[in-house]
Amino acid sequence: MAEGDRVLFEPYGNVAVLRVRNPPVNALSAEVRVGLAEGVRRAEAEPGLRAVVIVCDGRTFFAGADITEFGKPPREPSLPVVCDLIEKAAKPVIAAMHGTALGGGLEVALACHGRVAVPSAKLGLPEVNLGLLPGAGGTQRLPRLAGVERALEMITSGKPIGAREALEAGIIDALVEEDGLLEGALAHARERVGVPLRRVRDLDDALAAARGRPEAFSDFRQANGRKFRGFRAPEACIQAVEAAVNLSFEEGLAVERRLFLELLASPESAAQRYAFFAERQAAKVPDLPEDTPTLPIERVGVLGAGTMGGGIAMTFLNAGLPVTLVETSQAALDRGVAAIRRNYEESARKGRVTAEAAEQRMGLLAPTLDRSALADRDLVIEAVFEDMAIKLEVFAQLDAVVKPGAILATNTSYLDVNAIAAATSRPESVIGLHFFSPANVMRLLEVVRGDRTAKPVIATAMQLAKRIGKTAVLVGVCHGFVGNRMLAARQREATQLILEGALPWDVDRVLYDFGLPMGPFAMADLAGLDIGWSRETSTGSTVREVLCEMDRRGQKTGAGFYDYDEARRATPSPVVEQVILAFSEERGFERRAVSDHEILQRCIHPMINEGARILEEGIASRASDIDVVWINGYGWPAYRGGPMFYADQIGPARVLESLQALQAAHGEQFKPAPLLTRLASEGRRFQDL
Ligand code: 3H9
Repeated sequence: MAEGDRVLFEPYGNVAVLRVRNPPVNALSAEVRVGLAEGVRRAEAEPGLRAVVIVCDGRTFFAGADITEFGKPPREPSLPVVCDLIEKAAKPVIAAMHGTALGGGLEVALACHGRVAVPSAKLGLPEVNLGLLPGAGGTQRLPRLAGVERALEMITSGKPIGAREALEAGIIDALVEEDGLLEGALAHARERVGVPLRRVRDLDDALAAARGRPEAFSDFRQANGRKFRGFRAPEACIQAVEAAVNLSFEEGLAVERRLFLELLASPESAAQRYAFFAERQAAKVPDLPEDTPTLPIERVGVLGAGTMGGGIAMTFLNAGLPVTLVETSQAALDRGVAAIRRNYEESARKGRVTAEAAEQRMGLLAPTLDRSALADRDLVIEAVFEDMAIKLEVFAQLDAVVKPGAILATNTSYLDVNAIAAATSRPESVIGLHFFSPANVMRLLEVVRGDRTAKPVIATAMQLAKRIGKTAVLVGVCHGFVGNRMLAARQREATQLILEGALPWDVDRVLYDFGLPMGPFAMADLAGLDIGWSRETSTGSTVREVLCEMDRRGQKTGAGFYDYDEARRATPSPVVEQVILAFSEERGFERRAVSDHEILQRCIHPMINEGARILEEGIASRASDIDVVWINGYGWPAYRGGPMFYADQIGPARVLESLQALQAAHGEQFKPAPLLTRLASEGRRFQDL
């Protein structure tokens, strides 16, 4: 497509239609901005034309500024300039929205004199997710239209709202027929001809109301402190909206611009923009051609109605897929179904789904004790106890029952998918689908490819992930795959550190301050210290075992590494401290002061090292895939871009140095991976691989 073709100029009677064609998402690239500016100027100049409509071809209205342009030399005209030109035009300009009008896209619409949308359209300012703020007037215009509260909510959460809600909030002027967007917009434009132009910059009612409530901003900061922790952009978003309230429109725009440029240059935004592309990259599998056929998945079976099985079932029910849920005992089945029902009732109570939708989802669930009910399923996922012997038996049975060609998936988090596949007569149909707990909430799905898994089966799993709202990363077979294997490296060091001199709360605090949702010991307490532990076989050979023997089995027993009150608030336990001191002494450790710096290095650098090995072995295809796993499955802070991105930020050479020092002091577990050594010597980064 020639550059000039990005924006077509089409007169419809006395209305100029600017039709944008910049697939896939009509990002506002330089060519589009030029086309818009020229189109508006031309419409202004032609006397027969009385109004302008901006509409986009393809699946969506502008999905925002072109993110790939960030960090490159700026090209004129900038988006704020285009928005200014539109708003100052003497003829009415109407935005006609469908799909997702996001970021700079919505900002263009806010600069227009009228806005219409089809009911299915979604509108939002997601810049905050990229570590940015709306930089083309969004922070100044949205509060003028929709009020400060809503603007703060939309801008700092980045969550889009539906067109109906946007209409109620005053963000758009009218809804138009789903298949009559252009006609509706033309009619709206013609109504505006000869009527004084409504420029959002001139509105002041909502701002005047906010001037009477200056505490609204501090309240908002306080209410969201935890959510915004560590991120730079939300505070800048709030300051920009504050400027809208307290300054003139032009002064407010200047504040917005300054803050936008500061954020654009920040390491947080660099990391979050990297994460955005990393996630999209993960969906592309190097050796899987785009035309790989996929299998139709319409009916799903889940074996095991425990926490994992129930969560997995809900994930599919939420996507409208019928699920047959199989258990071995009526009691377990009843418990599982009741838990799913409770979960939906809770969601309905909180207004996350309508009661009707919740009922509909329950209606798609078929609980049964009869495994033969799985015979006609297109996909069966096993979520039974994590024990190889049991898995092998289950897969042999599934192989006998489920129709040929159906996909048989295991939700194992550690075990050898090849061995599981070998228990069937169709290893090509066997794959790992490692969901994270709670499966209906966590976005990550590790798709584990066995040696013999067929390509259409892999392609189907990757496509299905998107359909059920998961972020999939394809990984190979090894103990713990990508996420848990790296977690084990961290866990090993955390356990060691408390023997050498740190206490659990020291380690947890350092990792929490780094940006993780919680440290390893708080996490262990949450999950239960007794996973895989039994009193009969316990030998008291780890602190964890000792705590279990004392019936300190985590939050559920009110005590684990921490003591818990009725509200499950944690406090460091003096008892545990004594246990650790005694344990250390018994093992011959001379306890010493361990610095926060050491804790961080010892927990994070071995993870990076393990990540490098994972890459060497081809278990993950790219460093960014590893980062997607950590951000979406383990709460790694997006503003640090994932462990491998973090390694690139500090530099592979420095990570190598620290591992070598740790190796000299503590042993071979810190031996640097050859890949890391190579990158360091070549002055390259994981991203360059
Ligand atoms: C902004 O607007 C700043 C302004 O306030 C101020 C400026 C001064 N740019 O996600 P998909 C690519 S910041 C460039 O798989 P979906 C994407 O990489 C922006 N490329 O599709 C992918 O490429 P590929 C604020 C973009 O249907 C392809 O399009 N806006 C952009 O699942 C398909 O994407 C946002 O943050 C972009 N803006 O979801 C919205 N967006 O095929 C970001 C997408 O090569 N975008 N691409 O991998 C989205 O949220 C989703 O893409 C969207 C579609 C919901 C639109």
